Amino acid sequence: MQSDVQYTEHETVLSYAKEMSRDTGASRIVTSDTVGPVGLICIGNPPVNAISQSVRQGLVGAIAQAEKKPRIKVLLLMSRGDMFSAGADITEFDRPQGEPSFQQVQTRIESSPLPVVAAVHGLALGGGLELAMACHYRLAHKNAKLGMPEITLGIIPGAGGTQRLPRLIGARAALDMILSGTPISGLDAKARGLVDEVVESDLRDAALSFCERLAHDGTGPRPTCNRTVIDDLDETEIAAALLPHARVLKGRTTQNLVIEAIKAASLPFSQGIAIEAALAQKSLASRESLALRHVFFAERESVKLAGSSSADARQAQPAAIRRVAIIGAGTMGSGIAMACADARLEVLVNDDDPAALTRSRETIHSTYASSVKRGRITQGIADERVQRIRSTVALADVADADLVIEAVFEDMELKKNVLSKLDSMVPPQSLIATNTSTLSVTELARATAHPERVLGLHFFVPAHASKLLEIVRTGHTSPESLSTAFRVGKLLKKIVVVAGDGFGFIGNRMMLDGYWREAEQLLLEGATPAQVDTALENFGFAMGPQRVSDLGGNDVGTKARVQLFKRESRPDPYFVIADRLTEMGRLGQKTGRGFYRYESGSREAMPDPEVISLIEKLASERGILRRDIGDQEIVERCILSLINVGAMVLEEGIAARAADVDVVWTSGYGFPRYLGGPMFYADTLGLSHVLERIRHYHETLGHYWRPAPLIERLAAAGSNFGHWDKTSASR
Ligand code: T1G
Repeated sequence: MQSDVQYTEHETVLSYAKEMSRDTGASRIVTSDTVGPVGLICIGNPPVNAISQSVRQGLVGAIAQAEKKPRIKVLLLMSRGDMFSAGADITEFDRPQGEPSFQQVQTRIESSPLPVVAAVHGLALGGGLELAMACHYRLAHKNAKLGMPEITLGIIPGAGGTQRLPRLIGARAALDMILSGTPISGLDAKARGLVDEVVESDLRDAALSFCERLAHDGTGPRPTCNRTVIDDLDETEIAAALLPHARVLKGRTTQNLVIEAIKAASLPFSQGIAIEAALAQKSLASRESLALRHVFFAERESVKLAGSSSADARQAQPAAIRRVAIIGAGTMGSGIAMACADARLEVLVNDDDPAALTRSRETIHSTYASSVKRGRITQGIADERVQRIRSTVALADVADADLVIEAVFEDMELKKNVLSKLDSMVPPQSLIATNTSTLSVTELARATAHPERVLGLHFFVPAHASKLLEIVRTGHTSPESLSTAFRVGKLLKKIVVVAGDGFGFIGNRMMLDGYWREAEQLLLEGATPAQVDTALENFGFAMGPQRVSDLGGNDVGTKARVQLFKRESRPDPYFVIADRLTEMGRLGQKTGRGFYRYESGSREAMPDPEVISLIEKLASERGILRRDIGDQEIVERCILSLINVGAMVLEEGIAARAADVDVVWTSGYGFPRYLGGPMFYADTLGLSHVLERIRHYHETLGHYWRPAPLIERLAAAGSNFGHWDKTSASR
């Protein structure tokens, strides 16, 4: 086989892809070669081969060039780098789609006189898969993943996906795939008829052979748009398709547009595609989509150490992490051990109590066993992970760890003692982290001779499964330590946000001083736990505050506040109800009584008149007049107080960017992603309105509603948090 250009080595392709900067011009982003009768067109737009305007221009140009060469009988479309394509370039969404549009490119492909073959490796998502579907034939590597994740961004597939996917795999299957947003494997794609062949060996070789066969047999184009959809969607099927996604799609609207578009696939293609285009525009302009795209980018920005004071950390070299030691074999210690083992790190758990180590091992075994049972991992993987976790009663055994995470009881003296011992034990380049959620990391760091290598790694429960990790830095933390902590977060596949060392860091501060405090205040003023929870769940929270408190244990909150109050206290009636429930042994689900009562073995929260009487008593002792409170007031007060405290957290430098606050709340505290997080949501409400309502509550409810000066300043300037973030570099 003759090739104009030789580049078969995977490494060569990868390094070539890395060399190229993004969007350096259509000609380099899309390259053409001739291999025998095959015109090979390659997309190379690092890092994810997004189909930007330049890529589209390049494709159209390359197709036209190839068609002019009499020797070329078949066109083969592939990509360089790790994946076929992650889809449309999301950074171009806020401006009009430049020419050629997706549709123009696809029409150009479909109407080519030559058969066009797509060979897919890695990911083929959204517009990437839509491009492949517009080709006449498709091959996929067996490890490829093909999907339509648009719904996670609040948009519908807008490059023919809602029209071509049903034509290839049926309307019902297409609806399932688009609603779930989850990619399917190459093998699955073959089984469903989305691809013609699955390749287990070298994709390029196999694809060239496939193309040569087409050329040899004189097989012509096979436009997807000429097919008809084999099944109709009826309302029962639509309801059945929506059911598994009910929780994720609660409060959302994109799914309705998806359904409308897929129904239109039974019309002639030209009509269906026009309907899809109109619906796609509508979805793109929706608030839901703006919010979801904001969170998408916010999550990727937060790992870049945003904020001017992190500039040094961005440049600092992170230390290599292989061995992790965890001190304390309680719930947190065991969860962190699993998170590290999942990331293929060597883990040593230390506890001076052998019984605690035994319990921890049992917890680890049973957690992995349940993951195996649920089909999440194989027994082999579970065994491997368990083997990666060793345990010891001797603290001295941790001496060769690259990272030590202290997860002993929340007690300042105990933790100081552990940290100072660790400091004299582990090599100078090792990172020392504390998992405290309440204590001053600065004070803990000062217990060591090297406070620059100490920081907080605030994991959430359950540590191995929760997405969020707050990295708490102190005034002493070195850029290298921060950079290493980021590497740890990335290894553990967490969404990381840097927090300053203040009361409750970012998330708990806003929860306690803002959202939950207001929920309790509303109870004292006359709302019931069920009313508050339901109103906030209807707003979009996964679970209302009282139900969450009962789930985690009211005693957990009370203990945390006792520790936090050693930092800074808060005046009565701050969490007086939750603390009184703890005193009464009403700890929540685990004792069958809390803010609600629970039948034995049931998680259903049932209203309890005893709790209402308790709240009435606590209110009357404080002279609080009780009244009927509407759901709208509940939501407004809880959310505005969250926003107000969020603004204080920003101004105090506890969070560097409003987008970081949004990431914390959407990934760690159940704030609805489709509203973009509290600060983005405040911007959509308009800060003048936000300020006006906060002032109103300040007048009626008192000092703790004092408006955050940052909101006052931004509102006065007609600005917002989004703009504040953009100007952060100059602050
Ligand atoms: N457009 C532009 N940039 C993108 C991008 C995209 N589609 N996807 C990723 N990036 C950037 C990302 O911001 C980051 O940039 C870098 O690539 C690496 O990403 C018409 C409407 C592919 C699974 O929803 O799910 O097609 O921060 O850190 O963990 O119907 O990125 O380095 O500057 O996430 O390895 C549909 C979104 C689009 C896929 C890789 N596609 N991307 O994950 O790396 S809508 C998606 C992802 C569409 C058509 C429509 C993930 C990934 P920077 P990363 P990763």
